[in-house]
Amino acid sequence: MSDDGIEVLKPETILKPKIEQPRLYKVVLLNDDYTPREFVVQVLKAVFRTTEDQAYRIMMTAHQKGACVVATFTRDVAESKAAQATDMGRQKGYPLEFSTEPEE
Ligand code: TYC
Repeated sequence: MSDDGIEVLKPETILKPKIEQPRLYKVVLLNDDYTPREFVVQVLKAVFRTTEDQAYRIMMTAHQKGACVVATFTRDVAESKAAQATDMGRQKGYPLEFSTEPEE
């Protein structure tokens, strides 16, 4: 600080405001033995806006491996899409399930 009260900041003391990125959450599709494959594809297209091809691959991965990450979103969006997709199955009496988990 100089006598006239004017403070000259050195370049390294001028801080850029740090923008925190929100934590992302994965929506995970879980396999079951009852939901028809074509219905899973329909739900993936409707809720997650995937193409037919993407939906088919995601569904087959869950079918063969037990689970598959569908996509990642902010927490609210992930939870709301997982609930909406799970509910579409419930309405048809299927045990179809989508869960959410934070990304590492
Ligand atoms: N396993 C189911 C069947 O054989 C199809 C299916 C695939 C169900 C993926 C759920 O997440 C799932 N009809």
